[in-house]
Amino acid sequence: MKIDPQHPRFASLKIRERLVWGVKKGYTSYAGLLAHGRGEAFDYLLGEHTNRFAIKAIQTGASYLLLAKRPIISVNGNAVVLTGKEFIKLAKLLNCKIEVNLFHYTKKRIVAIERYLKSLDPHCILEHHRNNRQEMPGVKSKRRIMLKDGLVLADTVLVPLEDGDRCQAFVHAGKKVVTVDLNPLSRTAQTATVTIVDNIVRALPILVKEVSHLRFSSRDTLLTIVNSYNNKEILSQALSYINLQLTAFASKRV
Ligand code: PTJ
Repeated sequence: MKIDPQHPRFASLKIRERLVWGVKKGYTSYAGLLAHGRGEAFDYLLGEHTNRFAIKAIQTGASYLLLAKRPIISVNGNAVVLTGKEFIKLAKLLNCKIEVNLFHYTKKRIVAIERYLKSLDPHCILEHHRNNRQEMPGVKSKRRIMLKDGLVLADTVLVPLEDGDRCQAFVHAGKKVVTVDLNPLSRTAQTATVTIVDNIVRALPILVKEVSHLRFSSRDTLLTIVNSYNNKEILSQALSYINLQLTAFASKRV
């Protein structure tokens, strides 16, 4: 569908069209459209801009990824369609791999997404093979299927738009989890090490910039950033912001 750039919801409609394109190409699941709808509702309440609490989380997430010995980026059918190019830039800056991991798992979608990512860059993808998989205990969904030389060994994972089970299992296994989630109340948001409460389409380009800026910083500087961070406090700030927005709307009787 051609969207009129003058439309007041142009940016949001463009994202929807991109996801519909993802479904047609076999990358995004139908359920991914619904998941995006939930995100959109929170984005509306967050003012559809990157807030200060998200910037702080992005800076901390970048520091964790730079401090990591084995960082990895885990992508699903929504994330890859919305910010595929940013993941490639990030993987290059961090010298790490991208692994496809799906909730609505089908082999066909894994292969299609890997092929899409390889068309953007042939070197950044860790591909699924019969012999390199391992199942993660404590995860009931098909998200438990991971790659031995990828998510299994990683010490720090960037997992945007994640589901709660696997996030909990990662944290339980001692991994640092950096996520992007518009819903500050989701289980993932609540259990991750760092939760970037922002739309992935805005947050990822800023994360790329932050990593490229901080990668010249000393280990001590990065450690100071992560040690001064409190994820619970960041989530409280996000909820307070939503609360303020709603109070302002209510007082205007909109
Ligand atoms: O491709 P698959 O099969 O792995 O499926 C991917 C989805 C996202 C459908 C799957 O992981 C899923 O069902 O996720 P959930 O449990 O609905 O969680 C998705 C979270 O991402 C929700 O808390 C949404 O609010 C949030 N979200 C949705 N769109 C965005 C978002 N957060 C940031 N940016 C978005 N654009």
